[in-house]
Amino acid sequence: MARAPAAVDTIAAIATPPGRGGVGIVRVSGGGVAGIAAGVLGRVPPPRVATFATFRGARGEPLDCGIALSFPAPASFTGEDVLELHGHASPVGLGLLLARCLELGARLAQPGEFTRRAFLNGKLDLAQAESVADYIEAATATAARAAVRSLSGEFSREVRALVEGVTQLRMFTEATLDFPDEDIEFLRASDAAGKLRALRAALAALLAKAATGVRLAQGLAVVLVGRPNVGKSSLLNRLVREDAAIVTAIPGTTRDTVERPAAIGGIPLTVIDTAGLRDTADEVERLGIERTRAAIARADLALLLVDARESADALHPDDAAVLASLPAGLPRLVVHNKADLAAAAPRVERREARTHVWLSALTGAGLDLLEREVLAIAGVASVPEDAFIARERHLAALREAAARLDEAGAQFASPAPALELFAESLREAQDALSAITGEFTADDLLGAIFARFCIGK
Ligand SMILES: Nc1nc2c(ncn2[C@@H]2O[C@H](COP(=O)(O)OP(=O)(O)OP(=O)(O)O)[C@@H](O)[C@H]2O)c(=O)[nH]1
Ligand SMILES: [Mg+2]
Repeated sequence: MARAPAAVDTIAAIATPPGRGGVGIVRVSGGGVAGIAAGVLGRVPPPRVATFATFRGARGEPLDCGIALSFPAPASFTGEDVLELHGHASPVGLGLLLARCLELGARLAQPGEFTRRAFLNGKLDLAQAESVADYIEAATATAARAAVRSLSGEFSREVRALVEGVTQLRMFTEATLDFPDEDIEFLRASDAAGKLRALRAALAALLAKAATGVRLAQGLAVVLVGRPNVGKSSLLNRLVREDAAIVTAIPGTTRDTVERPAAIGGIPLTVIDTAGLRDTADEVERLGIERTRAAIARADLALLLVDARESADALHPDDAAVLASLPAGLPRLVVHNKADLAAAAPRVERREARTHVWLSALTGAGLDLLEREVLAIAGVASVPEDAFIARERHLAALREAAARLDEAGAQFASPAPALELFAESLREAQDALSAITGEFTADDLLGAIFARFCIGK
């Protein structure tokens, strides 16, 4: 495993979130922990025993009292000597305690630096380290559970199993290359093609799971658009299950965008209600419509709301104009709202290569149909029990590996296979997969990953 040498300097940070509360923790890691323990506590506490102590400043004055915990290397989160000082969560008090540690030789930790050290010291692989941040950021219980599964190594295990399979096939091919007389026939006889197919299928399954994992981590930004008064704010309130936006019968009620978190089947959503789109001389409404355009630009999915009374056979020209004005690549659903007034049954129809949902934001009828279609567009039919969390970076690596395996397959299937190229594609697939767990990862990528953590993690 290619890993950088362990850092030896000592880092410190407040590990608990800012604010006042019962317990606040300063965490210290590195070669200077014993000296810092001696300076603050007068001694190094016995390993892994909660030890009540007074935390002292440079002149011996008490700063706080609480629990001190010592984790000697390598049995610690970072793999280095670690000291945790559990004091009271007073922002000023914790600041003084941290300053004391810095005075005794530690330096302030960078964002994610504890977890980075855990990775560099082999305590976690890269996918696990990333899932620490994803757990902290999780927006739904399902996402949190998925992050814990990644943290415990379930995703990494599946990736490693694939790496193992690809490596074996590559080794076998390369060994065959050393005996030119046998080469391709020998590989054929050993069912290399079948093994490759099995690996490719396993990779496809992992890709699908990882895509769900990315959705769990990132969620989906859903923007509600349409002409004034079609019921956008009413639908927002339904989706987020609170009265977040003002609803009135007056067209042009919503001026500003209103953004709220929601969830469908454990997938986090950000639902954005917007000002109705129309030509207007009203300055405030006009600015609101500009914000609508900005919200559309950052959405993953647009729900175009129309009035079901006006859209029985075809869209009203004004609705068609709004639809045509959406960015080309933006997935969309047409929602025929006020189905209750149109005496239309809640239903889903595919019309002109688009999905149409009839519902009533007022009564809630048909909302379940909409939720199902939203999940389908997110590429998630349902979140499986054994879901894990994942990132775009992982998806890109899995897709790269899939392309290289396809290349290998094409080579093998050609009339005159070049086994060197077959082996080379396998090696590239193996490298792409290894980047997920960090066996093969550039330093600048590591920097980018850990910089997104908060300080103290
Ligand atoms: N009967 C019925 N009335 C609805 C339904 N949805 C919304 N309404 C009513 O339609 C009116 C407009 O609803 P809003 O949710 O404010 O519409 P909007 O699209 O946000 O309007 P603007 O903010 O002005 O663009 C209100 O009187 C709602 O009670 C529905 O499904 N059925
Ligand atoms: Mg509104």
